[in-house]
Amino acid sequence: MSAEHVEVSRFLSYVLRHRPEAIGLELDTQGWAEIDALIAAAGASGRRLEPETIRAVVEGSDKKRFALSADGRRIRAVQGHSVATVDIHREPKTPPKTLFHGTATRFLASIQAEGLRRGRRHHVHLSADPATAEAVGRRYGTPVVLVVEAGRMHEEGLAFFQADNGVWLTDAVPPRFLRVGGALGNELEG
Ligand code: HQG
Repeated sequence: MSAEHVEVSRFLSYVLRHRPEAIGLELDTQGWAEIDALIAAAGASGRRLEPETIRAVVEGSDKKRFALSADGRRIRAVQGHSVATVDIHREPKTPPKTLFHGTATRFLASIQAEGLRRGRRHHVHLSADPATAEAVGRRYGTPVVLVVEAGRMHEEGLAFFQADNGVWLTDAVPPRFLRVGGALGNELEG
């Protein structure tokens, strides 16, 4: 993606996940915004957006962060929301035995004490593979990958959901289902 498209992607993440009111935009409960309304609201806030740019960003998004409605007239972020009025309906889904969560080493002590918390977002986000989790963790500092015993959580009745881009979601991960993976894990545990 070009630098301009990365910037538009960040803007879309911001308004479609966190602060639609920052540009006077409304999302429905499933997170959808009319593309025409998005373009108008962005324009009124001094940001010119072309429909083609929006479509190129949706298609070019490395993590498939956004989806268009079947009729192509609406757009939403597929996960990552903090907007209180959005509550995307997803069917619970059986997770793989292990999932992964990437975080930064500076958060480890707190996570080992309290487990994973969703913070402002609607869910804790988990990755299907450790490499993706590591990249997620690197956003905040020296990355560390936590192995999540998703299968055991599920057996104990904790619900999992999967966003349209493959990211796994759950409400919280208590510490007993977590261990530090990889080389750092051996170091800490050994
Ligand atoms: C940490 C990106 C201390 C948690 C990614 C994380 C993802 C705790 C940070 C999506 C904690 C929250 C979400 C506790 C959790 N004590 N720290 N008890 N529990 N944390 O950004 O999972 O590029 O809200 O480890 O790919 O990093 O935006 O969550 O470091 O899918 O599309 O608190 O965002 O996608 O950070 O990332 P975030 P996340 P996009």
